[in-house]
Amino acid sequence: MEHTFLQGTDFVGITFWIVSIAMWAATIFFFYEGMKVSAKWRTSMVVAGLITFIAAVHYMYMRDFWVTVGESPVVYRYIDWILTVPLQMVEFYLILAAVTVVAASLFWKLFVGALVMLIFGYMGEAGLMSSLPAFIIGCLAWLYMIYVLWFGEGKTAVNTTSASVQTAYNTMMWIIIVGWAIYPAGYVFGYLLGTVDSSSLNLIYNLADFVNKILFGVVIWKAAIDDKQTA
Ligand SMILES: *C/C=C(C)/C=C/C=C(C)/C=C/C1=C(C)CCCC1(C)C
Repeated sequence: MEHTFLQGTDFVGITFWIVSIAMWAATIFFFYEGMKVSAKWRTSMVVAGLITFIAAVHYMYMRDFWVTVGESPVVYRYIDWILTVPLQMVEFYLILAAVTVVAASLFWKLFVGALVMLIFGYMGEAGLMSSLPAFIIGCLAWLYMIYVLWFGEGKTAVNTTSASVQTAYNTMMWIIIVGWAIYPAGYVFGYLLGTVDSSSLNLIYNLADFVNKILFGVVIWKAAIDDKQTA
């Protein structure tokens, strides 16, 4: 049975709806607040708003696809991620570059790590490759990114900055470790437990996007506000 409108019993569809509206609201908030923070933080706030904006547009399509077709909107999700995940890597670079000297190689390492993670994730989900090896390669790329953030040029740079930047960097790093772990968990429930379960997959991915896009921006906003007060 196909539907055009959201059904009251479609709980995954309801989460698609909530997250899509939350992404729009967060976008307006980040753009508006970005005009109030000190100049060096403005680009970071704009990028935080772009991340939720790109997600908001894709969530409109994803929720409609889910409600009418009842299947995972894999291609829309990955188009969203291939744009928003590299932008999050840009954020790490920007919050550091705003206040200290940081090697551009930090950005490129994170960028390549993100591409490998997402390309293999997509191949596994779209059935272009078997799901387990795609998952393992994706996880290795994710671990590589954590390694770079924890021990690489970012950590060296952040040690020379103010307390608010250090807090922002560390919180963002924890988001990449703990918040991002929700995605491979979704993949495990969706693909690696014998059957393909698109309901748990999308429920978990929707929750993860809420945390990792909106909370991520809030962390940057908080750092910008705190930095202004101490400056
Ligand atoms: C806004 C979207 C974000 C932050 C998306 C993040 C996606 C991931 C961290 C995906 C990770 C995956 C693995 C670590 C293994 C392979 C499967 C993936 C792509 C779900």
